Amino acid sequence: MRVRVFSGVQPSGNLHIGNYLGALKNWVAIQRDYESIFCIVDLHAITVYQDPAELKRKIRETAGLFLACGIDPAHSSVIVQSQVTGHAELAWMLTCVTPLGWLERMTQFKAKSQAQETIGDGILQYPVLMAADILLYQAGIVPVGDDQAQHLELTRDIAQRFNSLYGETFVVPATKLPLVGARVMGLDEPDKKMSKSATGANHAVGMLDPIDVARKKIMRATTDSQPAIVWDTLAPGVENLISIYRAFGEVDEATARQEFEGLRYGDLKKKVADMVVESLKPIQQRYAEITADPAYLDGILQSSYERIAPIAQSTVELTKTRMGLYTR
Ligand code: AQP
Repeated sequence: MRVRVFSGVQPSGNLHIGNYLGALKNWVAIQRDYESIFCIVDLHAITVYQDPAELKRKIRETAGLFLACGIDPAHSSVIVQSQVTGHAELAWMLTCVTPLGWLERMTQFKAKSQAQETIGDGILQYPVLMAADILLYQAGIVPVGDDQAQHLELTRDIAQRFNSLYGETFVVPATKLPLVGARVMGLDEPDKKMSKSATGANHAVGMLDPIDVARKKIMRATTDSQPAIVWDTLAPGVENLISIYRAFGEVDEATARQEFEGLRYGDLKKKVADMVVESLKPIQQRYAEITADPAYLDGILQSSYERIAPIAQSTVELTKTRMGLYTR
C-alpha cells in the first residue's frame, strides 16, 4: 500500500503566504510521491464563530486555492471535512481515550482561549478532531507548518494509546515541516506568527490580495532602525522577509547571504515584494480560471469524496469493532 499523506487548512479567513509556504507549497511538491488527501477543515473553523454565508463562500474559495496553488486532482483528493461523517465519529471515539491534561497543555488552546470571553469546548477538542482527520485515513505523513507540530505529537500519542489499549489499529503518522517557511511571522509584528485571524491591516499577505496591495504590505513591513542588512545580527522582521524570499524562490542560505549582505532595507523589501508578487500572479490567474466554472470545482470535490469515502468508512468500522461498539 502506498504511504498516505493528509493535511488540511481551515476556511476561517483569507489564506495567506504563511499557509502557502508552511503547508500548501510542500503539499504540491510531494503530492505525486504519495497517495495524497488535502482537506478543507470546516469543522475546525467553527470552533470560533463563523458567519454562515461567509463560511460557505470560504470553503469554495479555499478549495479553489488548493487547485490554483498546484494541487493536481488527477493525483490528489480535495475534500471538505464536514462531508465525511467519519471525521466527527472517529473524533468522539478518540476523545474517549484522550486524557484531559494532554489537551489543556496545548499551546494553541492556551493562546486561543485567552482571546475568548467564554471558552468553547471545541477549542479544547480541536486537536482530537485533528487526530481523527489524520488517523481516519491511516496517513503516514502530515505536511504542516511549525505551529501544528505540537498537535501532531498529540496525534501520535493518541494513536499509540489507542493501539496499546485496543490492539494495532492506527498508523502512527510522521510530521513533515518545510526547511524554510515553517513559521512565517506577521509583517507588522514579527514576534507573532502570521495568522488569518489577526486584524492588523499589514499583518499578512493574502494569496488573493490584489498585487499592488501585496506589494504595499511588504514595503511597509516592520524592520528595525538600522539602514542596511548585517547578516549576523538580523532583526526578526528582516529575518522574516529574507525567509519569505528564500522560501518562495527556493534560495539556499549561502546564496541569500551573498544577495542580501549590506543591502539597504528599502532594496530588500523591493526584492522580496518582486519575488512574492511574481509568485502570486500565476496562482491568482489560475484561481480566476478555476472559479469561472463552479461545476468544475463541484466535480472535483465530489469525485474526491467518492475516492476517499471507503477509506474513511473502513477505519470507522475497524475502530468500532476494536472498541466493541455495534457494527453490522
Ligand atoms: N504563519 C505560518 N507560517 C507557516 N505555516 C503556517 N500555517 C499557518 N500559519 C502559518 C500552516 O498552514 C496550515 C493551515 O493552517 P490552519 O488553517 O489549520 O490554521 P492555523 O495553523 O491556526 O493558521 P492561521 O492562519 O493562524 O489560522 P487562524 O488564525 O484561523 O487560526 C497548517 O499546516 C499550519 O501549520
